[in-house]
Parts: sequence; structure tokens; C-alpha cells
Amino acid sequence: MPEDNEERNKYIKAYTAMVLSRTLDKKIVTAQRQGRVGFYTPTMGQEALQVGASMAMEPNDLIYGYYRDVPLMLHRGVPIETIINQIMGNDSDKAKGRQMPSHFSSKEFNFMSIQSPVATNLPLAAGAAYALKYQKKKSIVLATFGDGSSSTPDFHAAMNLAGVYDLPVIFMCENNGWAISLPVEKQTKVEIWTKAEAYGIKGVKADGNNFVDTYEKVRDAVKRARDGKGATLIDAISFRMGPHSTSDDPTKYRSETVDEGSEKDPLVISGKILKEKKFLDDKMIEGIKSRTAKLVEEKFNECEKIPAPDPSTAFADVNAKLTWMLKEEVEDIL
Ligand SMILES: Cc1ncc(C[n+]2csc(CCOP(=O)(O)OP(=O)(O)O)c2C)c(N)n1
Ligand SMILES: [Mg+2]
Repeated sequence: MPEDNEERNKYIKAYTAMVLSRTLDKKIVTAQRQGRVGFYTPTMGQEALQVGASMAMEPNDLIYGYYRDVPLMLHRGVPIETIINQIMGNDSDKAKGRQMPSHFSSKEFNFMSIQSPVATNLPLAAGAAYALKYQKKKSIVLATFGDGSSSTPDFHAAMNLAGVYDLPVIFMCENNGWAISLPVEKQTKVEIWTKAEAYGIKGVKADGNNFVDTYEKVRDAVKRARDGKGATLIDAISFRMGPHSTSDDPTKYRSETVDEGSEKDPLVISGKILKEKKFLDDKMIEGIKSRTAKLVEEKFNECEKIPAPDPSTAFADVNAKLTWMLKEEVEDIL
């Protein structure tokens, strides 16, 4: 394939994933308001940085993400129904509805199961990178987390381990400016990427609203990791356009907003980049949006028809042998 075409396809795939994610995001939030979904953590505003990072990764690389990583998953190829089924906790959900909504996993796409306690994925990511290095494998690890998560002991433990052992891991902070109601200025005195120096790893700041900038910075970090040159901490700056979760009302604690469709919206910025490169025009963008809207509607309705998991499966795959107490519980719910 000529180089230009390769770049064009790569950029169009990225933009399509961002549109898909945004469309799905809005659909799920609306469905939650209608009582059709229990809970969700919207990703609006973080599409460009996640897709930019995903563009730099290979299928064999391991992703230790967090609850807001739907755009990254979609770009990586995780089917849209995997996301919807997980949120609905229905019978087709791989975790059989036992996880809280937004706690995704995909073995097939090397996307590790998400934990609720923030930053607990970071030491795991460092440990996995240690194992890959020990086994002399080519794969590397990408771990994502929020700005608030950088205040946890786990963040520092993971950075330290990655530094000491020159591990093939990239820690990408999805810096959306807020940890629920706490602004990043009250979270940390210095910029998050500067903390890398204390651990002897490389620190990089990226424009998280620009998928190309994030892609190029993650790509450089991937190269360093694969070349055995160690870990990188990337601080990708963006803005949480929506609420922290569907249980949150940000109007109670902030006046700053980034409106959908405005100049600061990463989807608008991305559309401009594609148009400037002459990879897409307005008509093509409209085509992507309408095809995506149809797909989301169809998939959502299909997933909604899937029944809840059979209650008798509540303890399946958890205990090899049920204790008498669990047996009693199973009998109670049947
Ligand atoms: C260790 C831990 N402390 C507190 C919480 C409660 N909590 C859930 S999400 C969240 C905010 C995290 O903010 P950030 O890391 O910036 O990620 P964002 O939600 O903004 O993407 C908090 C405090 C938690 N889940 N885990
Ligand atoms: Mg945050």
C-alpha cells in the first residue's frame, strides 16, 4: 500500500472509532436516564487521546485500562456488543453480569479486567511488563489512569518498579482535569508528567485533544519500550466533557464546560485534521456519522433483547466447589 494511503486509512479508522464511541456514549447515557441501563461512566472528551494511544499499539500488547476506556477498546476492535452487553450485565456478558457496569474486559483483545479501586491496574501493568521482559517477549504494556489516580500509593509504586527495572510499559494519564469534583490543580502541585523524573523514567506531555499528537508521543514511547529503553509516563491533557458518572451532577461543583461541537471538542478538532489532510470532506463525515448512528441503534436494541443471566450461574467460575453457605444462597435465589 502506498504510504499516503496507509496514513489515510489509519486516520479514517481513528476518526470512525471516535465517532462510534461518542455516538455510543450518548446512547448509553440517554438509556440510563430512561431506566434501561443502571450506571455508566461517560467518555466524552477523551476519545482523541485514547484512540491516539491505541493507534500506536499492536494486538499482542497488553492493555491495563480503566473504566473510561471505551474509545480505546472500540479502536482496538472490541465489538460494540461486548461493551453494551457488559453495561447491561446480560446473559451474553462475558462476566455474566457480576461486574459493575463500565468494568470491561476482553481476553481476545488483551484488554485486562478493570478494577474499581483506581490505579490498582498500574502495579499489575508494571508486573506484567516485568514478566514480558523476563520472557524476552516483544510485546509491551500500556496502562491508563486518570489525573486523580496519580495521588494513590499504587501510582508511585508502579513508576518506581518500572524505573528500577527499565520495564517495557507506558503509563498514560488521561488527564481530564477532574477527579469527580476535585480539580487537578488541587490534586497535584506540579504537572503529572514531571513526576517521571523522580523515578528515572521518561515524562512526556501530550495534547490529549489532538489524536495525532497523542499518537506520535505514544508511538515514540512504544519504540523506547520495545528497544529495551524503559518506561514512559505520558500526561495527555484533555477535558471531561460530561459528568464523572451517570450518578454525578457536575453543575453542582464546576462552571467550566466544553460543549459538544465547539472548537475545543476533540471530535471537532479531529474532523478538522482529517479535512486539512484531505482524507475526508464534510459529506464523508456526515456519512460516517449516519452509518454509526444506525449501527449503534441496531446493536443496542439487539443487546437489550438478551435476557439477564440465569441466577443459577451466580457462583459459576468462582469457586471450584461450593461451600454449604453458597449452596444455601443459590437455593435462596432460585
Ligand atoms: C483507591 C480509590 N479511591 C477512591 C475511589 C473513588 N473514586 C472513583 S473514581 C474517582 C475519581 C478518579 O479520578 P481520575 O483518576 O482523575 O479519573 P477520571 O474519573 O477523572 O477519569 C474516585 C475518587 C476509588 N474508586 N478508588
Ligand atoms: Mg480525572
